[in-house]
Amino acid sequence: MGTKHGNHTLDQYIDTEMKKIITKELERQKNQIILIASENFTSQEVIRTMGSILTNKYAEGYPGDRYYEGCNIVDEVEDLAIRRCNELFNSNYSNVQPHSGVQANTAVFLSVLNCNDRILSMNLRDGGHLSHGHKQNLTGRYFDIYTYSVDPETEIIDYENVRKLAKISKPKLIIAGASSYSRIIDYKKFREIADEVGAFLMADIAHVAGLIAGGQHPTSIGIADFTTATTHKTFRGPRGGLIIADKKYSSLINKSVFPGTQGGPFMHIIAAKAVAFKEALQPAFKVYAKKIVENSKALCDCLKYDGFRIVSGGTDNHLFLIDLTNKNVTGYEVSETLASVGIILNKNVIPYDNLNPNITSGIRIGTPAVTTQGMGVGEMHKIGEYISYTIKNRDNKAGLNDIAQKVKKLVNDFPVYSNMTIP
Ligand code: DSN
Repeated sequence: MGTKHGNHTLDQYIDTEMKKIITKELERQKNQIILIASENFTSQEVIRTMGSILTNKYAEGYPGDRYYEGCNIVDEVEDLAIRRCNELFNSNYSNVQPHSGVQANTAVFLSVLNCNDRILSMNLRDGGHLSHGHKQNLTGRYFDIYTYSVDPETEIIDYENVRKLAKISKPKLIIAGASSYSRIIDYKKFREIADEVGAFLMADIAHVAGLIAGGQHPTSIGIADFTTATTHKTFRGPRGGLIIADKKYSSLINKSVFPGTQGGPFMHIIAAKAVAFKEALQPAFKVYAKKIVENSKALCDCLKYDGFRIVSGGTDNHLFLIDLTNKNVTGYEVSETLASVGIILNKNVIPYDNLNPNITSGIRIGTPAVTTQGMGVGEMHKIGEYISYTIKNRDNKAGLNDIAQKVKKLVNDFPVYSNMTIP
């Protein structure tokens, strides 16, 4: 590196317009409290690898069986990524080519489903994901979707109800996985249900992949037929996806990823995934995963103590949802106000929400990014105070200015990318 094309500092960045934009975004990331449950700060090693010359290589196919010449070195990259992925998740087959979690899901659907086959998945409103059956998503358009909800009282998955729905709907595929569910998902119970009705089971661990790798959430590997994940949320790697299954499904899944749903794999991203797998194999990653959950519980308890209603009463993982209904304010208004003081999170529908996804009755709060910054329980208490004050005093301009100063001071005490002008 250090050549004209290999330099990674903004000082040598030639496109001044883009340099300006990236610099602004870097400053934003450094100066705001990021509580979006699906975001994180990936390592500089991962960022450097993503920015490497591996992006230049086309490599349709798989190691040792490519459609282009000159792939012998990128074969090493993919082999290394697969080996590390299998070591980390204790699996005997993985496909590291999916460009995203949705692409990983789509490849699994193509592997085992035909048009109009039935899927049983979690209702989006209760924590499920768009790619599990939303009517405008490919899944909702090409498959027959049945959904399960959380229990209206406990707001936790009611496995007996899932069983009942599975028996009624007889799905070909059951999906266990969520994007806004704060409790442990019991993959073994889902397995039992899938077996009772002869369905395939897919676990979408996009959100909890890092917690599973770090031993903070039960694994789905060896239980679900297919596990799909993203590599950039709690997992803290590059933006991307992967699929893990038993090796008896290897040829089916490989064909469904390429040529089924993707063309050339992104070799620079696969390399960065390999770097992230190595990072996650270090003992420090287990400590990190534990701290994410500790921080999530601490922040959740703090807001609960301050009078906010927490969906399901608490959290077991990296995120939780606040129901704002009794505060007479919407998720839309609260997320905008919090953003104005530098606290970044997202509005989110809550179980049985009457408001639409653009307005919502709730907000979702997650701790992967602030934990990467090195914040701990003490800082969660401060953030809880800032959130609470901001929501309760949203018309008090002077008060909000004061919070904005405190937010800036707190994040500046935990700098990220401190010696980085550009990754
Ligand atoms: N956008 C992701 C999330 O925020 O949960 C899911 O794809």
